[in-house]
Amino acid sequence: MKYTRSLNCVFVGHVDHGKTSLLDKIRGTSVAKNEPGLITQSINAYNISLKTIEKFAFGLIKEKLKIPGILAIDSPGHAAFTNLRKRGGSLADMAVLVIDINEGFKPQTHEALEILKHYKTPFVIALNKLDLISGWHNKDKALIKNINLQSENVKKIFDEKLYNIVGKLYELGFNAERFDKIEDYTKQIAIIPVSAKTSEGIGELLIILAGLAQKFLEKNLEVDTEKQGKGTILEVKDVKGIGKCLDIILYDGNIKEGDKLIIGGIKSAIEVKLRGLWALQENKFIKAINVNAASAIRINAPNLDDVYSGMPLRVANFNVEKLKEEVQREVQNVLIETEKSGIIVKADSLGSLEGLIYLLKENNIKIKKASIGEITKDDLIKAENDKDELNKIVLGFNIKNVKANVKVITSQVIYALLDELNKFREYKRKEVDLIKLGSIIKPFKIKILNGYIFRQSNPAVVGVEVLLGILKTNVMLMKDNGLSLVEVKELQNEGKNMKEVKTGEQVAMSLQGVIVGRQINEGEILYSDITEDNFRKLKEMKKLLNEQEIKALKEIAEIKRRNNSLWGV
Ligand SMILES: Nc1nc2c(ncn2[C@@H]2O[C@H](COP(=O)(O)OP(=O)(O)O)[C@@H](O)[C@H]2O)c(=O)[nH]1
Ligand SMILES: [Mg+2]
Repeated sequence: MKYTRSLNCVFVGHVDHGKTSLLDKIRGTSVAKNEPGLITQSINAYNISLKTIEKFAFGLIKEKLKIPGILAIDSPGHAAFTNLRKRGGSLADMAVLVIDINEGFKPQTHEALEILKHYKTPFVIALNKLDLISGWHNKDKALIKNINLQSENVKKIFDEKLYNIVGKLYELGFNAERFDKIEDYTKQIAIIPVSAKTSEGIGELLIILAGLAQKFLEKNLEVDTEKQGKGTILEVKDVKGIGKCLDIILYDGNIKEGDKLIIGGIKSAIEVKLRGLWALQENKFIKAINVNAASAIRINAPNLDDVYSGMPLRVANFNVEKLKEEVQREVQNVLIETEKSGIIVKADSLGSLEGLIYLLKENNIKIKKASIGEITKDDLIKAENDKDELNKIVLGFNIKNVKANVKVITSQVIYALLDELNKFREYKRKEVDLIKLGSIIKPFKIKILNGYIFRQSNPAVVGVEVLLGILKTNVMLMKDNGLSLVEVKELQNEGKNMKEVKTGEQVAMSLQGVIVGRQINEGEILYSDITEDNFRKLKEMKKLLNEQEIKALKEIAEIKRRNNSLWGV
Protein backbone atom coordinates (compact mmCIF):
# COMPACT_ATOMS: atom_id res chain seq x y z
CA MET A 1 0.00 0.00 0.00
CA LYS A 2 1.27 3.45 -0.88
CA TYR A 3 0.78 6.34 1.48
CA THR A 4 2.28 9.64 2.57
CA ARG A 5 4.68 9.21 5.46
CA SER A 6 5.46 11.78 8.12
CA LEU A 7 8.14 14.38 7.52
CA ASN A 8 11.64 13.61 8.82
CA CYS A 9 12.85 16.80 10.36
CA VAL A 10 16.19 17.25 12.12
CA PHE A 11 16.88 19.99 14.68
CA VAL A 12 20.41 21.34 14.31
CA GLY A 13 22.38 24.31 15.61
CA HIS A 14 24.93 25.49 18.14
CA VAL A 15 25.04 23.88 21.55
CA ASP A 16 22.70 25.45 24.11
CA HIS A 17 20.75 27.40 21.52
CA GLY A 18 17.69 25.40 22.54
CA LYS A 19 17.13 22.44 20.19
CA THR A 20 16.20 20.03 22.96
CA SER A 21 14.16 22.64 24.82
CA LEU A 22 12.07 23.33 21.73
CA LEU A 23 11.36 19.64 21.28
CA ASP A 24 10.67 19.30 25.00
CA LYS A 25 8.11 22.05 24.80
CA ILE A 26 6.45 20.42 21.82
CA ARG A 27 6.26 16.99 23.42
CA GLY A 28 5.65 18.20 26.93
CA THR A 29 8.74 16.54 28.48
CA SER A 30 11.93 17.82 29.99
CA VAL A 31 14.86 15.95 28.50
CA ALA A 32 16.94 19.12 28.44
CA LYS A 33 16.81 19.31 32.22
CA ASN A 34 18.81 16.12 32.28
CA GLU A 35 16.78 14.34 34.91
CA PRO A 36 18.55 11.17 35.95
CA GLY A 37 17.21 8.11 34.21
CA LEU A 38 15.48 10.13 31.55
CA ILE A 39 18.38 10.15 29.14
CA THR A 40 18.68 6.39 28.83
CA GLN A 41 14.92 6.06 28.43
CA SER A 42 14.58 8.80 25.92
CA ILE A 43 15.32 8.78 22.28
CA ASN A 44 16.35 11.93 20.46
CA ALA A 45 13.30 11.68 18.28
CA TYR A 46 9.67 12.55 18.66
CA ASN A 47 6.57 11.92 16.59
CA ILE A 48 4.74 15.21 16.37
CA SER A 49 1.21 14.15 15.58
CA LEU A 50 -1.33 16.25 13.72
CA LYS A 51 -3.12 16.64 17.02
CA THR A 52 -0.05 18.24 18.57
CA ILE A 53 0.42 20.52 15.58
CA GLU A 54 -3.23 21.55 15.87
CA LYS A 55 -2.85 22.20 19.57
CA PHE A 56 0.06 24.62 19.01
CA ALA A 57 -1.15 26.08 15.75
CA PHE A 58 -4.77 26.52 16.69
CA GLY A 59 -6.33 29.15 14.43
CA LEU A 60 -3.32 29.20 12.08
CA ILE A 61 -4.22 26.15 10.01
CA LYS A 62 -5.83 27.26 6.78
CA GLU A 63 -6.14 24.02 4.88
CA LYS A 64 -6.42 20.42 5.93
CA LEU A 65 -3.00 18.86 6.57
CA LYS A 66 -2.33 15.76 4.52
CA ILE A 67 0.93 14.63 6.11
CA PRO A 68 0.43 12.29 9.07
CA GLY A 69 2.82 14.25 11.25
CA ILE A 70 6.45 15.29 11.75
CA LEU A 71 9.17 12.96 12.98
CA ALA A 72 11.45 15.42 14.76
CA ILE A 73 15.03 14.34 15.46
CA ASP A 74 17.27 16.12 17.97
CA SER A 75 21.05 16.51 17.65
CA PRO A 76 22.58 14.28 20.31
CA GLY A 77 24.38 15.74 23.31
CA HIS A 78 26.86 18.44 22.49
CA ALA A 79 27.76 17.14 19.05
CA ALA A 80 27.74 19.77 16.37
CA PHE A 81 25.24 18.21 14.07
CA THR A 82 23.21 15.17 13.31
CA ASN A 83 24.25 14.31 9.85
CA LEU A 84 21.67 11.62 9.40
CA ARG A 85 22.52 10.08 6.12
CA LYS A 86 20.97 7.74 3.68
CA ARG A 87 22.35 6.70 0.35
CA GLY A 88 23.09 9.74 -1.78
CA GLY A 89 21.97 12.32 0.72
CA SER A 90 20.44 13.31 3.96
CA LEU A 91 17.80 11.31 5.72
CA ALA A 92 16.18 14.53 6.82
CA ASP A 93 13.54 15.87 4.46
CA MET A 94 13.87 19.16 6.22
CA ALA A 95 15.81 20.78 9.02
CA VAL A 96 15.20 23.37 11.68
CA LEU A 97 18.33 25.41 12.31
CA VAL A 98 18.02 26.75 15.84
CA ILE A 99 19.80 30.04 16.54
CA ASP A 100 19.75 31.90 19.85
CA ILE A 101 18.51 35.36 18.86
CA ASN A 102 20.74 36.99 21.47
CA GLU A 103 23.91 35.08 20.60
CA GLY A 104 23.51 34.94 16.84
CA PHE A 105 25.95 32.97 14.69
CA LYS A 106 28.32 30.53 16.44
CA PRO A 107 30.79 27.92 15.09
CA GLN A 108 28.29 25.09 15.18
CA THR A 109 25.74 27.30 13.40
CA HIS A 110 28.21 27.61 10.53
CA GLU A 111 28.93 23.93 10.63
CA ALA A 112 25.28 22.98 10.45
CA LEU A 113 24.73 25.43 7.59
CA GLU A 114 27.59 23.96 5.57
CA ILE A 115 26.22 20.46 5.95
CA LEU A 116 22.68 21.57 5.05
CA LYS A 117 24.05 23.32 1.99
CA HIS A 118 26.09 20.29 0.98
CA TYR A 119 23.09 17.95 1.07
CA LYS A 120 20.73 20.62 -0.28
CA THR A 121 18.43 19.97 2.69
CA PRO A 122 15.59 22.52 2.82
CA PHE A 123 15.46 24.27 6.17
CA VAL A 124 13.84 26.95 8.24
CA ILE A 125 15.40 28.95 11.05
CA ALA A 126 13.95 28.98 14.56
CA LEU A 127 15.25 32.16 16.17
CA ASN A 128 14.99 31.01 19.76
CA LYS A 129 14.98 32.65 23.22
CA LEU A 130 12.81 35.51 22.13
CA ASP A 131 11.68 35.88 25.75
CA LEU A 132 15.22 36.89 26.78
CA ILE A 133 15.20 40.10 24.73
CA SER A 134 15.14 42.71 27.45
CA GLY A 135 11.70 44.27 27.79
CA TRP A 136 9.98 41.55 25.78
CA HIS A 137 6.44 40.79 26.93
CA ASN A 138 4.39 37.80 26.01
CA LYS A 139 1.15 39.67 25.45
CA ASP A 140 -0.72 37.64 22.89
CA LYS A 141 -0.57 34.06 21.67
CA ALA A 142 -0.22 34.87 17.96
CA LEU A 143 3.41 35.67 17.21
CA ILE A 144 3.02 38.49 14.70
CA LYS A 145 0.38 40.20 16.81
CA ASN A 146 2.68 39.92 19.80
CA ILE A 147 5.65 41.34 17.92
CA ASN A 148 3.53 44.33 16.94
CA LEU A 149 2.40 44.82 20.54
CA GLN A 150 5.96 45.26 21.87
CA SER A 151 7.15 48.77 22.71
CA GLU A 152 8.90 50.69 19.91
CA ASN A 153 12.23 50.31 21.62
CA VAL A 154 11.91 46.54 22.05
CA LYS A 155 10.70 46.18 18.46
CA LYS A 156 13.79 48.07 17.33
CA ILE A 157 16.14 45.79 19.27
CA PHE A 158 14.30 42.73 17.96
CA ASP A 159 14.55 43.93 14.35
CA GLU A 160 18.23 44.73 14.72
CA LYS A 161 18.99 41.26 16.02
CA LEU A 162 16.89 39.56 13.37
CA TYR A 163 18.30 41.53 10.44
CA ASN A 164 21.81 41.07 11.71
CA ILE A 165 21.26 37.36 11.23
CA VAL A 166 19.59 37.92 7.85
CA GLY A 167 22.73 39.85 6.84
CA LYS A 168 25.05 37.08 8.00
CA LEU A 169 23.02 34.53 6.06
CA TYR A 170 23.15 36.73 2.99
CA GLU A 171 26.95 36.82 3.18
CA LEU A 172 26.90 33.03 3.20
CA GLY A 173 24.71 32.85 0.13
CA PHE A 174 21.30 32.38 1.75
CA ASN A 175 18.35 34.64 1.15
CA ALA A 176 16.37 34.64 4.38
CA GLU A 177 13.44 36.68 5.69
CA ARG A 178 10.99 36.82 8.58
CA PHE A 179 8.40 34.20 7.70
CA ASP A 180 5.46 36.58 7.46
CA LYS A 181 7.30 38.75 4.93
CA ILE A 182 8.33 36.00 2.57
CA GLU A 183 7.21 36.32 -1.02
CA ASP A 184 8.53 33.07 -2.42
CA TYR A 185 9.15 30.09 -0.17
CA THR A 186 11.16 28.33 -2.89
CA LYS A 187 13.72 31.13 -2.93
CA GLN A 188 13.72 32.46 0.62
CA ILE A 189 14.45 30.79 3.94
CA ALA A 190 11.83 31.41 6.59
CA ILE A 191 12.94 32.77 9.95
CA ILE A 192 10.48 32.06 12.75
CA PRO A 193 11.13 33.82 16.07
CA VAL A 194 10.29 31.40 18.90
CA SER A 195 10.68 30.86 22.60
CA ALA A 196 11.04 27.38 24.01
CA LYS A 197 10.19 28.91 27.36
CA THR A 198 6.90 30.66 26.58
CA SER A 199 5.96 28.58 23.47
CA GLU A 200 5.66 31.72 21.42
CA GLY A 201 6.13 31.00 17.74
CA ILE A 202 6.12 27.22 18.11
CA GLY A 203 2.71 26.95 16.45
CA GLU A 204 3.96 29.10 13.58
CA LEU A 205 7.11 26.96 13.28
CA LEU A 206 5.14 23.72 13.12
CA ILE A 207 2.60 24.99 10.66
CA ILE A 208 5.33 26.29 8.34
CA LEU A 209 7.14 22.94 8.47
CA ALA A 210 3.94 21.06 7.72
CA GLY A 211 2.91 23.51 5.00
CA LEU A 212 6.28 23.36 3.26
CA ALA A 213 6.32 19.58 3.47
CA GLN A 214 2.91 19.41 1.93
CA LYS A 215 3.61 21.89 -0.80
CA PHE A 216 7.08 20.94 -1.93
CA LEU A 217 7.88 17.51 -0.64
CA GLU A 218 4.70 15.51 -0.90
CA LYS A 219 6.01 13.36 -3.75
CA ASN A 220 9.16 12.53 -1.76
CA LEU A 221 7.08 11.50 1.20
CA GLU A 222 5.32 8.71 -0.63
CA VAL A 223 6.27 5.25 0.65
CA ASP A 224 5.26 1.72 -0.21
CA THR A 225 4.63 -0.46 2.82
CA GLU A 226 5.02 -3.59 0.70
CA LYS A 227 8.71 -2.78 0.31
CA GLN A 228 11.41 -4.16 2.60
CA GLY A 229 12.28 -1.50 5.16
CA LYS A 230 15.23 0.89 4.92
CA GLY A 231 16.64 2.77 7.84
CA THR A 232 19.56 4.55 9.46
CA ILE A 233 20.84 3.77 12.94
CA LEU A 234 20.48 6.75 15.23
CA GLU A 235 21.94 5.30 18.39
CA VAL A 236 23.36 2.08 19.80
CA LYS A 237 22.54 1.68 23.49
CA ASP A 238 22.15 -0.75 26.33
CA VAL A 239 18.60 -0.87 27.61
CA LYS A 240 17.99 -2.24 31.09
CA GLY A 241 16.41 -5.66 31.04
CA ILE A 242 16.75 -6.01 27.27
CA GLY A 243 20.42 -5.60 26.41
CA LYS A 244 21.94 -4.00 23.38
CA CYS A 245 19.38 -2.12 21.30
CA LEU A 246 19.41 0.00 18.20
CA ASP A 247 17.33 3.14 17.83
CA ILE A 248 16.59 3.51 14.16
CA ILE A 249 14.89 5.93 11.84
CA LEU A 250 12.95 3.84 9.38
CA TYR A 251 12.53 6.08 6.35
CA ASP A 252 11.09 3.68 3.82
CA GLY A 253 9.11 0.45 3.61
CA ASN A 254 8.14 -1.85 6.45
CA ILE A 255 9.76 -3.81 9.27
CA LYS A 256 8.20 -6.64 11.31
CA GLU A 257 9.02 -9.23 13.94
CA GLY A 258 11.20 -12.06 12.71
CA ASP A 259 12.66 -10.08 9.78
CA LYS A 260 16.18 -10.74 8.62
CA LEU A 261 18.27 -7.57 8.70
CA ILE A 262 21.45 -6.37 7.00
CA ILE A 263 23.47 -3.66 8.78
CA GLY A 264 26.50 -1.87 7.36
CA GLY A 265 29.78 -2.81 9.08
CA ILE A 266 33.27 -1.35 8.90
CA LYS A 267 34.77 -4.41 7.19
CA SER A 268 31.71 -6.28 5.98
CA ALA A 269 27.93 -6.27 6.27
CA ILE A 270 26.39 -7.69 9.44
CA GLU A 271 23.49 -10.10 9.21
CA VAL A 272 21.10 -10.39 12.17
CA LYS A 273 17.62 -11.65 12.92
CA LEU A 274 15.28 -9.15 14.54
CA ARG A 275 14.20 -10.26 17.99
CA GLY A 276 12.35 -7.39 19.66
CA LEU A 277 10.65 -4.46 17.94
CA TRP A 278 9.29 -1.24 19.48
CA ALA A 279 7.82 1.81 17.81
CA LEU A 280 7.94 5.36 19.09
CA GLN A 281 4.50 6.68 19.82
CA GLU A 282 4.48 10.28 20.91
CA ASN A 283 7.47 10.01 23.25
CA LYS A 284 7.38 6.39 24.41
CA PHE A 285 8.48 3.15 22.84
CA ILE A 286 5.61 0.68 22.54
CA LYS A 287 6.08 -2.99 21.69
CA ALA A 288 5.18 -3.51 18.05
CA ILE A 289 4.79 -6.34 15.58
CA ASN A 290 4.82 -4.42 12.36
CA VAL A 291 5.94 -0.81 11.64
CA ASN A 292 5.77 1.35 8.52
CA ALA A 293 7.99 4.28 7.57
CA ALA A 294 8.61 6.96 8.57
CA SER A 295 9.05 5.99 12.19
CA ALA A 296 11.52 5.93 14.99
CA ILE A 297 11.89 2.32 16.11
CA ARG A 298 13.95 0.39 18.62
CA ILE A 299 15.11 -3.11 17.85
CA ASN A 300 16.92 -5.81 19.74
CA ALA A 301 18.86 -8.63 18.10
CA PRO A 302 21.83 -10.87 18.86
CA ASN A 303 25.35 -9.91 17.64
CA LEU A 304 25.09 -6.13 17.66
CA ASP A 305 28.62 -5.58 19.01
CA ASP A 306 30.14 -4.14 15.84
CA VAL A 307 27.26 -1.86 15.01
CA TYR A 308 27.83 1.92 14.95
CA SER A 309 25.42 4.79 14.70
CA GLY A 310 24.91 6.23 11.27
CA MET A 311 25.13 2.79 9.65
CA PRO A 312 22.54 1.84 7.04
CA LEU A 313 20.04 -0.92 7.77
CA ARG A 314 17.91 -2.97 5.37
CA VAL A 315 15.23 -5.55 5.91
CA ALA A 316 16.52 -8.47 3.85
CA ASN A 317 14.15 -11.41 3.78
CA PHE A 318 15.03 -11.78 0.10
CA ASN A 319 17.72 -10.30 -2.17
CA VAL A 320 20.16 -10.76 0.70
CA GLU A 321 23.40 -10.74 -1.31
CA LYS A 322 22.36 -7.74 -3.38
CA LEU A 323 21.36 -5.79 -0.29
CA LYS A 324 24.61 -6.69 1.47
CA GLU A 325 26.55 -5.33 -1.45
CA GLU A 326 24.42 -2.21 -1.61
CA VAL A 327 24.86 -1.49 2.09
CA GLN A 328 28.63 -2.07 2.04
CA ARG A 329 29.08 0.09 -1.01
CA GLU A 330 27.28 2.83 0.88
CA VAL A 331 29.67 2.44 3.82
CA GLN A 332 32.79 2.17 1.66
CA ASN A 333 31.79 5.36 -0.12
CA VAL A 334 32.34 7.19 3.15
CA LEU A 335 35.31 5.37 4.72
CA ILE A 336 38.81 6.19 3.44
CA GLU A 337 41.81 3.86 3.44
CA THR A 338 44.85 4.79 1.36
CA GLU A 339 48.60 4.39 1.46
CA LYS A 340 49.16 8.01 0.50
CA SER A 341 50.38 10.64 2.91
CA GLY A 342 47.56 12.27 4.88
CA ILE A 343 45.99 12.61 8.30
CA ILE A 344 43.90 10.04 10.20
CA VAL A 345 40.27 10.91 10.91
CA LYS A 346 37.94 9.13 13.33
CA ALA A 347 34.36 9.92 14.30
CA ASP A 348 31.59 8.44 16.40
CA SER A 349 29.19 7.80 13.57
CA LEU A 350 29.16 7.31 9.84
CA GLY A 351 27.13 10.46 9.33
CA SER A 352 29.37 12.70 11.37
CA LEU A 353 32.42 11.17 9.69
CA GLU A 354 31.01 12.01 6.28
CA GLY A 355 30.30 15.57 7.38
CA LEU A 356 33.79 15.91 8.83
CA ILE A 357 35.46 14.54 5.69
CA TYR A 358 33.45 16.97 3.59
CA LEU A 359 34.58 19.96 5.63
CA LEU A 360 38.22 18.79 5.72
CA LYS A 361 38.27 18.37 1.96
CA GLU A 362 36.76 21.83 1.57
CA ASN A 363 39.85 23.00 3.45
CA ASN A 364 42.22 21.02 1.20
CA ILE A 365 43.34 18.66 3.93
CA LYS A 366 44.57 15.28 2.72
CA ILE A 367 43.21 12.19 4.48
CA LYS A 368 45.03 8.88 4.64
CA LYS A 369 42.41 7.01 6.63
CA ALA A 370 38.89 7.87 7.79
CA SER A 371 36.85 5.49 9.87
CA ILE A 372 34.45 5.26 12.79
CA GLY A 373 34.95 4.14 16.38
CA GLU A 374 37.54 4.96 19.04
CA ILE A 375 41.18 5.72 18.15
CA THR A 376 43.14 2.46 17.85
CA LYS A 377 46.86 1.54 18.07
CA ASP A 378 46.79 0.99 14.35
CA ASP A 379 45.57 4.57 13.81
CA LEU A 380 48.43 5.92 15.93
CA ILE A 381 51.04 3.79 14.14
CA LYS A 382 49.73 4.85 10.75
CA ALA A 383 49.95 8.50 11.82
CA GLU A 384 53.43 8.09 13.26
CA ASN A 385 54.70 6.44 10.10
CA ASP A 386 53.52 9.14 7.76
CA LYS A 387 56.48 10.59 5.94
CA ASP A 388 55.18 14.14 6.16
CA GLU A 389 55.61 15.73 9.60
CA LEU A 390 52.52 17.83 8.96
CA ASN A 391 50.37 14.72 8.54
CA LYS A 392 51.41 12.96 11.74
CA ILE A 393 48.10 13.68 13.34
CA VAL A 394 44.87 11.94 14.38
CA LEU A 395 41.61 13.92 14.45
CA GLY A 396 38.73 12.55 16.50
CA PHE A 397 35.20 13.90 16.36
CA ASN A 398 33.05 13.16 19.40
CA ILE A 399 35.32 10.36 20.65
CA LYS A 400 37.82 9.92 23.51
CA ASN A 401 41.31 11.42 23.36
CA VAL A 402 44.29 9.08 23.91
CA LYS A 403 47.91 9.55 25.01
CA ALA A 404 50.26 9.00 22.08
CA ASN A 405 53.56 9.87 20.42
CA VAL A 406 51.74 11.67 17.68
CA LYS A 407 49.45 14.66 17.91
CA VAL A 408 45.88 13.64 18.72
CA ILE A 409 43.14 16.29 18.59
CA THR A 410 39.59 15.52 19.67
CA SER A 411 36.57 17.79 19.89
CA GLN A 412 32.82 17.93 19.54
CA VAL A 413 33.13 20.95 17.30
CA ILE A 414 34.50 20.45 13.82
CA TYR A 415 35.73 24.02 13.59
CA ALA A 416 37.73 23.50 16.76
CA LEU A 417 39.36 20.46 15.14
CA LEU A 418 40.23 22.51 12.09
CA ASP A 419 41.59 25.38 14.19
CA GLU A 420 43.78 23.09 16.27
CA LEU A 421 44.98 21.27 13.18
CA ASN A 422 46.04 24.52 11.55
CA LYS A 423 47.78 25.72 14.70
CA PHE A 424 49.65 22.45 15.02
CA ARG A 425 50.73 22.56 11.39
CA GLU A 426 51.95 26.12 11.60
CA TYR A 427 54.05 25.22 14.63
CA LYS A 428 55.33 22.04 12.95
CA ARG A 429 56.24 23.89 9.80
CA LYS A 430 58.39 26.33 11.79
CA GLU A 431 60.01 23.49 13.69
CA VAL A 432 60.79 21.58 10.49
CA ASP A 433 62.28 24.72 8.94
CA LEU A 434 64.42 25.36 11.99
CA ILE A 435 65.79 21.83 11.96
CA LYS A 436 66.64 22.21 8.31
CA LEU A 437 68.14 25.61 8.98
CA GLY A 438 70.39 24.26 11.74
CA SER A 439 72.30 22.20 9.18
CA ILE A 440 72.48 25.07 6.73
CA ILE A 441 75.06 27.82 6.48
CA LYS A 442 73.47 31.25 6.48
CA PRO A 443 74.93 34.10 4.45
CA PHE A 444 77.04 36.76 6.14
CA LYS A 445 79.51 39.46 5.08
CA ILE A 446 82.38 40.76 7.26
CA LYS A 447 85.26 43.21 6.95
CA ILE A 448 88.76 42.82 8.42
CA LEU A 449 89.34 46.09 10.23
CA ASN A 450 92.37 48.28 9.52
CA GLY A 451 94.85 48.43 12.41
CA TYR A 452 93.46 45.47 14.33
CA ILE A 453 95.85 42.69 13.56
CA PHE A 454 96.38 41.05 16.94
CA ARG A 455 98.44 38.14 15.68
CA GLN A 456 99.99 37.37 12.28
CA SER A 457 99.57 33.59 12.27
CA ASN A 458 99.16 30.29 14.10
CA PRO A 459 96.43 31.22 14.58
CA ALA A 460 95.95 34.56 12.90
CA VAL A 461 93.82 36.88 15.06
CA VAL A 462 92.17 39.88 13.44
CA GLY A 463 89.50 42.39 14.38
CA VAL A 464 86.42 42.22 12.14
CA GLU A 465 83.09 44.01 11.78
CA VAL A 466 79.96 42.14 10.73
CA LEU A 467 78.46 44.03 7.77
CA LEU A 468 75.54 41.72 6.92
CA GLY A 469 74.03 38.66 8.61
CA ILE A 470 75.36 36.78 11.62
CA LEU A 471 78.99 35.66 11.90
CA LYS A 472 79.40 32.18 13.42
CA THR A 473 82.25 29.85 14.41
CA ASN A 474 82.98 26.68 12.41
CA VAL A 475 81.73 28.27 9.19
CA MET A 476 83.89 28.24 6.07
CA LEU A 477 84.93 31.67 4.81
CA MET A 478 85.16 32.85 1.20
CA LYS A 479 87.23 35.71 -0.23
CA ASP A 480 85.55 38.27 -2.49
CA ASN A 481 87.20 36.65 -5.49
CA GLY A 482 85.27 33.43 -4.80
CA LEU A 483 88.13 31.37 -3.35
CA SER A 484 87.48 29.32 -0.23
CA LEU A 485 89.59 30.22 2.79
CA VAL A 486 89.44 28.39 6.16
CA GLU A 487 86.82 27.91 8.88
CA VAL A 488 86.23 30.53 11.56
CA LYS A 489 87.98 29.03 14.59
CA GLU A 490 87.07 31.27 17.49
CA LEU A 491 85.29 34.56 18.14
CA GLN A 492 86.22 36.64 21.16
CA ASN A 493 84.87 39.84 22.60
CA GLU A 494 86.62 41.35 25.61
CA GLY A 495 88.19 38.00 26.41
CA LYS A 496 84.90 36.13 26.20
CA ASN A 497 84.24 33.37 23.65
CA MET A 498 81.28 34.02 21.39
CA LYS A 499 79.34 31.56 19.22
CA GLU A 500 77.84 34.23 17.02
CA VAL A 501 78.12 37.95 16.40
CA LYS A 502 75.38 40.17 14.99
CA THR A 503 75.37 42.76 12.22
CA GLY A 504 77.14 45.99 13.16
CA GLU A 505 79.18 44.39 15.96
CA GLN A 506 82.95 44.02 16.11
CA VAL A 507 84.87 41.01 17.35
CA ALA A 508 88.29 39.34 17.37
CA MET A 509 88.32 36.37 14.97
CA SER A 510 90.96 33.64 14.99
CA LEU A 511 91.82 31.57 11.90
CA GLN A 512 94.10 28.54 11.76
CA GLY A 513 96.36 28.03 8.74
CA VAL A 514 96.42 31.51 7.25
CA ILE A 515 98.97 34.29 7.53
CA VAL A 516 97.98 37.94 7.56
CA GLY A 517 99.61 39.67 4.57
CA ARG A 518 99.57 36.45 2.53
CA GLN A 519 96.09 34.82 2.31
CA ILE A 520 94.28 37.69 4.07
CA ASN A 521 94.79 41.44 4.38
CA GLU A 522 93.61 44.40 6.41
CA GLY A 523 90.47 46.04 5.02
CA GLU A 524 89.49 42.91 3.09
CA ILE A 525 85.84 41.76 2.70
CA LEU A 526 84.99 38.12 3.48
CA TYR A 527 81.77 36.11 3.14
CA SER A 528 80.42 32.78 4.38
CA ASP A 529 81.29 30.14 1.82
CA ILE A 530 78.11 28.51 0.56
CA THR A 531 77.71 25.37 -1.53
CA GLU A 532 75.26 25.23 -4.43
CA ASP A 533 73.04 22.78 -2.54
CA ASN A 534 73.04 25.01 0.52
CA PHE A 535 72.19 27.98 -1.68
CA ARG A 536 69.13 26.22 -3.16
CA LYS A 537 67.84 25.31 0.31
CA LEU A 538 68.29 28.89 1.45
CA LYS A 539 66.27 30.08 -1.50
CA GLU A 540 63.41 27.73 -0.47
CA MET A 541 63.50 29.14 3.04
CA LYS A 542 63.81 32.75 2.08
CA LYS A 543 61.06 33.69 4.53
CA LEU A 544 63.41 32.76 7.37
CA LEU A 545 66.16 35.12 6.15
CA ASN A 546 66.11 38.79 6.99
CA GLU A 547 66.76 41.59 4.52
CA GLN A 548 70.49 41.79 5.23
CA GLU A 549 70.97 38.08 4.86
CA ILE A 550 69.15 38.15 1.53
CA LYS A 551 71.47 40.98 0.46
CA ALA A 552 74.57 39.01 1.50
CA LEU A 553 73.23 35.94 -0.30
CA LYS A 554 72.84 37.93 -3.51
CA GLU A 555 76.42 39.20 -3.31
CA ILE A 556 77.72 35.69 -2.66
CA ALA A 557 75.84 34.34 -5.68
CA GLU A 558 77.19 37.15 -7.86
CA ILE A 559 80.77 36.31 -6.85
CA LYS A 560 80.23 32.58 -7.45
CA ARG A 561 78.72 33.26 -10.85
CA ARG A 562 81.77 35.20 -12.03
CA ASN A 563 83.51 31.82 -12.27
CA ASN A 564 80.47 29.68 -13.04
CA SER A 565 77.52 31.48 -14.63
CA LEU A 566 75.16 28.58 -13.84
CA TRP A 567 76.12 28.38 -10.15
CA GLY A 568 73.14 27.56 -7.92
CA VAL A 569 70.62 27.68 -10.78
N1 LIG B 1 14.84 31.76 28.51
C1 LIG B 1 14.97 30.78 27.64
N2 LIG B 1 15.85 29.78 27.85
C2 LIG B 1 15.93 28.79 26.95
C3 LIG B 1 15.15 28.79 25.77
N3 LIG B 1 15.48 27.68 25.05
C4 LIG B 1 16.42 27.03 25.76
N4 LIG B 1 16.71 27.69 26.89
C5 LIG B 1 17.72 27.30 27.89
O1 LIG B 1 18.99 27.18 27.24
C6 LIG B 1 19.73 26.10 27.74
C7 LIG B 1 20.13 25.16 26.65
O2 LIG B 1 19.01 24.59 26.04
P1 LIG B 1 19.05 23.16 25.33
O3 LIG B 1 17.67 22.90 24.86
O4 LIG B 1 19.70 22.14 26.16
O5 LIG B 1 19.99 23.49 24.10
P2 LIG B 1 20.58 22.49 22.97
O6 LIG B 1 22.00 22.24 23.35
O7 LIG B 1 20.48 23.27 21.69
O8 LIG B 1 19.72 21.27 22.95
C8 LIG B 1 18.85 25.45 28.80
O9 LIG B 1 19.25 25.93 30.05
C9 LIG B 1 17.46 25.93 28.46
O10 LIG B 1 16.63 26.00 29.58
C10 LIG B 1 14.23 29.88 25.57
O11 LIG B 1 13.50 29.98 24.58
N5 LIG B 1 14.18 30.83 26.53
MG1 LIG C 1 20.31 19.26 23.24
